[in-house]
Amino acid sequence: MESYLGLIVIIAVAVLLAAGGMFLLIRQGKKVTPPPRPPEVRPAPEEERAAPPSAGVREDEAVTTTVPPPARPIEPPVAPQLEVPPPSAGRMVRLRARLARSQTTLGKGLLELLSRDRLDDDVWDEIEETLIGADVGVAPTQVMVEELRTRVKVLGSRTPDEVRGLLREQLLAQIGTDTDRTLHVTKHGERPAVVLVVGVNGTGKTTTTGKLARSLVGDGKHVVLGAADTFRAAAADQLQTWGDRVGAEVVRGPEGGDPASVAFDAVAKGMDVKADAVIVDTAGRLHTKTGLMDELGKVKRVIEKKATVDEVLLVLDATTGQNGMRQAQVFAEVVNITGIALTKLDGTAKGGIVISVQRELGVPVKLVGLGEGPDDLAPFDPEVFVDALLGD
Ligand SMILES: Nc1nc2c(ncn2[C@@H]2O[C@H](COP(=O)(O)OP(=O)(O)OP(=O)(O)O)[C@@H](O)[C@H]2O)c(=O)[nH]1
Ligand SMILES: [Mg+2]
Repeated sequence: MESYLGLIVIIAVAVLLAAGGMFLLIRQGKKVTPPPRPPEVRPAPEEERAAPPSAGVREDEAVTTTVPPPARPIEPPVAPQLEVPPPSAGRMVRLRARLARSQTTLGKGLLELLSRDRLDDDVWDEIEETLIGADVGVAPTQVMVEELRTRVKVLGSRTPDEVRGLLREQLLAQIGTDTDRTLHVTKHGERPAVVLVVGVNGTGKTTTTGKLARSLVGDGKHVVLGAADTFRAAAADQLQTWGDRVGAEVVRGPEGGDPASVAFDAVAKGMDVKADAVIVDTAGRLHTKTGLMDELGKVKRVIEKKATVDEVLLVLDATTGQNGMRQAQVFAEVVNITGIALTKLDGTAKGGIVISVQRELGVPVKLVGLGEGPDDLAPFDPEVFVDALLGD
């Protein structure tokens, strides 16, 4: 009987112990149940960790970025927005402040000298030096000094307004106010106008081609561009970027291909799409390299099998001074230049080059580059130019 009782007690104790253990296990089990996992913090791969945090991201932000942002709906790809360039009219007025360097030397310098009470030979020498220093050229300088001397004698004492008027008149006489500076970019019936852009390396041909295309688009014209600089793929890419921004189609050829054939294809394309104007950019070439100059002649002749070349624009860097003049003469012999695009006038104190280049070549300055911005190309306006030099 006692052994039965002992057995019952042992069984009861064992049951109690088992129940207690279960209870504890259940409680512990609750404790170890993992909480809902936070979004995974994946250790960065070795190279990512080694890399410095990307610019503009603070380290504390980098930690919080482990929570993924809410998914955004995927938007359909949007066609690049075409730019709407301003028209060509009034551009030179807008850009006249860019002539500040020439204004200081040529404009203010001459106004000050001519306003002196006594104009002796030394002062006239200084006036002459100022004109030559501003690249006006020797012959035009002599004409101007002679004219100014005569007019000053007649005037006697001079008011500042009279001095200004005198100088304005002389500068305008040298630049020419009745010269035809029309850029020939109007189509002939169904046929587009053709503009060929030429010049030595780095003068700004491609930039000027791109800016001109923008300006014509701003005037409501349909433009096709020809990338006849086939020396470097980058040249065609550069032009393509200009064209893409305003929706002007760019005709290009294989790198190292025949530039004349690209020019021909561009004109053919312009005719197909009934464009208003086709502008052909060419590779920079030294006027001393006969082979390259012959190649340029061929580009023009090949275009002429298909259409008239209405405008051959020589792009001249205004900062190159008299050296640019020699280049210009050789180009004029090979392709019969019809207009000058004078670039980088914003970076020079030698604005007098406008006078010398026209005189040396007998070709008008039609366009001026006044900065690196896409709309910093203006039709040349002599009166705005002179007024900018003399200060309004
Ligand atoms: N400040 C200033 N820079 C200009 C002007 N026109 C062109 N440039 C700059 O001149 C540099 C050369 O321009 P490009 O158009 O590439 O010259 P390019 O004649 O086509 O050169 P190549 O094809 O290599 O012969 C660029 O940095 C232009 O931004 C201008 O009117 N003012
Ligand atoms: Mg170029």
